[in-house]
Amino acid sequence: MVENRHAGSFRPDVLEGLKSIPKRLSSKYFYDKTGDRIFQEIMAMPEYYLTQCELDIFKNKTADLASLIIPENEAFDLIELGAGDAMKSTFLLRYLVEKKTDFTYMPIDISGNILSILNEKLTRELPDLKTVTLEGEYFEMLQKAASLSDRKKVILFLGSNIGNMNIEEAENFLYDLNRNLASGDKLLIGFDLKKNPHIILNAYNDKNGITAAFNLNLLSRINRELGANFDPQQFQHYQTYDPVSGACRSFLVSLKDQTVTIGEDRISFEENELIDMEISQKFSTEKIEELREKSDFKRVGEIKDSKNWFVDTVWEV
Ligand code: AVJ
Repeated sequence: MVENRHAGSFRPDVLEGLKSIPKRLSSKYFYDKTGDRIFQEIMAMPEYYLTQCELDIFKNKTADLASLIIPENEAFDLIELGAGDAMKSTFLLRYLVEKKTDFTYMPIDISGNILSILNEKLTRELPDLKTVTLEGEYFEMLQKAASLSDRKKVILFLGSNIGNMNIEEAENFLYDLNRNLASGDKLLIGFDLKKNPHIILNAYNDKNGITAAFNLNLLSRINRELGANFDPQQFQHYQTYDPVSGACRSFLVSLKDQTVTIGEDRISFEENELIDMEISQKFSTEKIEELREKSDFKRVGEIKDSKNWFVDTVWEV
């Protein structure tokens, strides 16, 4: 079963961002068909340690993870925010199916393309799993999920997806999430931890230019879907990491003075002008605790990978 709802906010969001000072685009729009494919390439890069770390947790500590999140003797909905191809959660799903746990898996994603790939994979690999895919924005789809059942909810928010929000947005998001859940519901959330800054920068600044292509693809998507005429060759990817704040940021730099048309609108760039593209925030344990307290969750437990580079934390409402 595939639920589909298109927000239609792509065009206004792009125009508002490019008319702001400094210019910005939202990384949530990276994930069209090509973007989904490039992100899968990123996850397979040796530099992009995040996937391997969280996979270590889901593969090798599955039972511990399950015991932290599964309500006792009660059917529940397992809702994954930004599920993508569910590479990591599939290990948990398989474990739960084998234990004959009574639950429905509800993956939410903004990309309908990746959800159909996921649905096909789950039907093939886990035929006994009950799945309801939800295409759209997190909160709209959470409300949709709530309207479909009143069972206890376990939310998965993996991969340090929370890092795509700045700290203030993350605080608001987690607070709103808490308000949208009921007492006893749980959240399993992945945070990428601060570590040697070279390792972090390398993960987002790969020599083969895959991350650069991931950023530039959004310009091509705007061309195709909004009738624009960006020349991606005239923009260059630039990545920064600030080990003090933990903010890892990507930008596109305009390589010359240029004007781009987007339908009726004209956007001018000066040479070296930036478009702020993405933040991938890195966290300290203190910051994670602060986020939990501010958003009113109770602490249940946490599991780290064997290198202590990544943590999956479990909170309860
Ligand atoms: C999917 C948001 C977790 O920020 O690490 C990877 C996306 N961007 N390389 C991240 C991403 C550039 C990724 N998340």
